[in-house]
Amino acid sequence: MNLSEVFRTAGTDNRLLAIAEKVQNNQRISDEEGLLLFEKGELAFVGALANFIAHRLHNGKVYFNRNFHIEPTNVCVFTCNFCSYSRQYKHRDDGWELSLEQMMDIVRKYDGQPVTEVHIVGGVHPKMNLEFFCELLSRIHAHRPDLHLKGFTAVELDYMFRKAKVSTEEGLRRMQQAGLQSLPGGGAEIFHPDVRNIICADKVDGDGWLNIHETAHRLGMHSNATMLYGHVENYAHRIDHMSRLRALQDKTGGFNCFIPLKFRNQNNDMSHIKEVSIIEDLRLYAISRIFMDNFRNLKAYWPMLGRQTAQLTLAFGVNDLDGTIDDTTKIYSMAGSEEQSPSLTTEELCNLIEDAGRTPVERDTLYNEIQVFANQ
Ligand code: V47
Ligand code: SF4
Repeated sequence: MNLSEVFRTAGTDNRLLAIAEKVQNNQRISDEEGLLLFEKGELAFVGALANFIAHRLHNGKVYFNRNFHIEPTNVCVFTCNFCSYSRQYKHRDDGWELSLEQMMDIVRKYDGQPVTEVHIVGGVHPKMNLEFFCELLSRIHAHRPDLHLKGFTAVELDYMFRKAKVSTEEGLRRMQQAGLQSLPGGGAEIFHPDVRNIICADKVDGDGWLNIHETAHRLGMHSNATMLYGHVENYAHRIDHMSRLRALQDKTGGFNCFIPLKFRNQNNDMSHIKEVSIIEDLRLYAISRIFMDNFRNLKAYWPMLGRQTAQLTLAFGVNDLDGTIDDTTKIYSMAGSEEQSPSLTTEELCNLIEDAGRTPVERDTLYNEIQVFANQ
């Protein structure tokens, strides 16, 4: 009995069976079919398909990296309603603003340790400009040339480049020359203006976000893509978002991975919105895996999801758990995540992956394999 026959005996709708056929034949599903999965796809159905795809692509391997974050500041000129982390400039005494030296102290803490990536992301501070961040990148690169510098969301970059009066291409070139190698996926939220105008009206719009990533890809940089889900968006908004990312990936091939980010509702202006259930989380991961057929890697960011839910996603299409983190990010602990001081040793991450029946593999930022940890 093949997979479709199993679903047929389970009484699955014919249109869903047609999607299962497509998945088995490695064919792309349409926006309408993606929407149907959200509306009608039961967890076990979408999960089985997503798991099948993840095995076909990765043969049971799950990736992680050894990384740490630098969050230069939480002072921000923008007012995203879901953000629990930022402070307005006039209230900057409640927040933090790290100097170049303080950030270099963080980097030096990892001297001699086998970390491969630093992830730099923070609020959009009106006084931390392009020159300041190029200096930071140059200093880190000079101190530790082996470290992959991944940093700055399209939101931070858009503001920095406009303020410096340089084009996106010129700004990215300058940062690349200073040592920047990849962009993280933040700031994407939901591209559709009907949602964006409610949750984050004043920062770069969807076209602007996509344009910055497209330009980075053209300059030879890689980047990630995120989607903030589980607030005021509907299923069609999610499909619109993923469809636009899939189209850009067809064009450039520059995205490393897709990272759905679950909206957490503590300490922000959207706290009245109930968080979605774990069933919705898992369905979302599975449907992303099915829909985003040109993204090899689907990441569950455990500091946001909590390590147990992140572990469960490994049965629903996920093949990457991000990194060791070493308690260097505050974004999610401030938004109510179970992970109040996110840090996992390599051994703990490996155990988590092995307990889910998968093979842990340390990767670098570009998903080159560094070490395969054989199952014990
Ligand atoms: O853009 C902010 C999200 C993002 C909340 O590229 C929230 O490897 C949920 O993008 N509930 C920034 N999410 C972080 C980010 C990221 C994280 C880890 C890895 C990578 C990567 C990128 O955090 C923001 C926004 O979407 N966010 N507040 C909240 N209350
Ligand atoms: Fe600022 Fe980012 Fe928070 Fe928006 S999500 S308010 S851009 S720190």
